[in-house]
Amino acid sequence: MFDNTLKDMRQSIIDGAPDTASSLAQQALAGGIAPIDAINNGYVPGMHDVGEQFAKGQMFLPDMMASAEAMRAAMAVLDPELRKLGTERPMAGVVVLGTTKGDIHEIGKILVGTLLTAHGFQVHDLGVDVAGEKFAAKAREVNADIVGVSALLTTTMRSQKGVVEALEESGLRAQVKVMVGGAPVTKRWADEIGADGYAPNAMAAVELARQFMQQKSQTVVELL
Ligand code: B1M
Repeated sequence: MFDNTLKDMRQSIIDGAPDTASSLAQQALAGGIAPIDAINNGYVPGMHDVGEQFAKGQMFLPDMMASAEAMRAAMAVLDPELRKLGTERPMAGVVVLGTTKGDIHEIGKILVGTLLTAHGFQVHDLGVDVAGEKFAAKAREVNADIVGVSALLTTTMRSQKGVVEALEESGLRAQVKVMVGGAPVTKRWADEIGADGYAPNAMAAVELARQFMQQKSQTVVELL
């Protein structure tokens, strides 16, 4: 029964059907499927299929937009459930998050923000198409521990470097860890642009953020 529901979730994304995606998410919660399983094993595979079909010219931009709408409808149901977990934990760290300049892909970034929140991080999501200076200004305003930059296009991943540079220019680089991610991003790219780390998915982003916080507290202990 779980397998069928996951298959239907995947299909609802391929079909670009927000109502179906939303009611399947409600059914999943009622039936005891963990929200993160529904996302990772139901909806996200649907998004991958859509991406592949788009790349092959079998789907077009309006189809991809409809699929994104369906994904958002499912997330609107699942997101509050995931977030609830975070309110029961001590604050783990402050994160400024956004999708880089020129890029409007937001679903993966929202997922990263939701899981960070669910694991006790305070997340300030700047949205999409965010310039490096804006990341730096927000990091200063909220005294961020981590800046997280998402990019989904090979063209816009270059702007992730601009975020590292903006933090350097504003004198914040030493106190802020930079995490990068998104489909075309790799560890090698992260090293090349001087980021502190790369996470391939939302759960790995939580693990990396935790490692950053451990490193930061060790540095404080060493300084004392
Ligand atoms: Co676009 N798009 N898109 N798109 N889109 C891709 C990325 C593409 C790979 C499709 C393809 O050709 N196969 C391709 C990029 C090719 C490339 O650069 N190599 C592409 C293109 C070409 C475009 C346009 C240029 C199309 C056009 O206009 N001709 C255009 C660009 C617009 C712009 O940004 N300026 C465009 C537009 C769009 C829509 C608006 C229609 C829509 C986005 C809607 C929205 O987000 N509100 C869209 C979509 C939906 C996709 C695909 C199909 C799905 C993306 C997605 O949501 N995935 C995508 C194909 C694909 O990726 N397979 C595609 C699900 C999400 C959960 O995964 O985002 O990878 P993802 O996030 C993961 C990890 O990457 C990681 O964790 C997440 C969860 O596990 N992660 C991080 C992400 N950010 C992280 C940050 C971190 C750590 C981990 O730390 C900070």
